[in-house]
Amino acid sequence: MEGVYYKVLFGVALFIVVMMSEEAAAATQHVVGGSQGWDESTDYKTWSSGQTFKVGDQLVFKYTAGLHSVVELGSETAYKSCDITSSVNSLNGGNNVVKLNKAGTRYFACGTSGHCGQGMKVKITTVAADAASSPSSSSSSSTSPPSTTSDAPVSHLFAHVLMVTLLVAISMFLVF
Ligand SMILES: [Cu+2]
Repeated sequence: MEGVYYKVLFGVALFIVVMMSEEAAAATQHVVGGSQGWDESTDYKTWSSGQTFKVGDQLVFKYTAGLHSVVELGSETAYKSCDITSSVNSLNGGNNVVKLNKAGTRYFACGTSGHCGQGMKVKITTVAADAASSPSSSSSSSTSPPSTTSDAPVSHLFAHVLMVTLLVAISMFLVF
């Protein structure tokens, strides 16, 4: 009789492990500016247009500590005018991870005097995790070719559902 508990426990544990690994695989880390990182010479408009930011993804700002910083701005107006004083969050240290925990637009700039004006700012628009990665039809200049990024959202979701279904079935089988 006691064996049943272990089976249940095993089933649940297996389920949790797979769910967690799936979660980890689905979340993407976006190193802001790519290999160039966070500096004045990178064109962040071009960089961000080639990325799809989904809820759960993370931004990673890599830069020389002391030289730059990361300031999150509260509005499009502040972003456009490089108004650092209206910051909602400020980070430094050279390696900052920012989690994109909900859909919407966020604005980041460098806090070092003059850098934002030189183009060291980026606007990040996050979409729902399950949203199709195709750019919205209304947006202009979506010249991005079918990118060769590894994630295929639809098949990934399908695999996820299949996996969960299979695990539930196995758990049931083990229990009864
Ligand atoms: Cu800077």
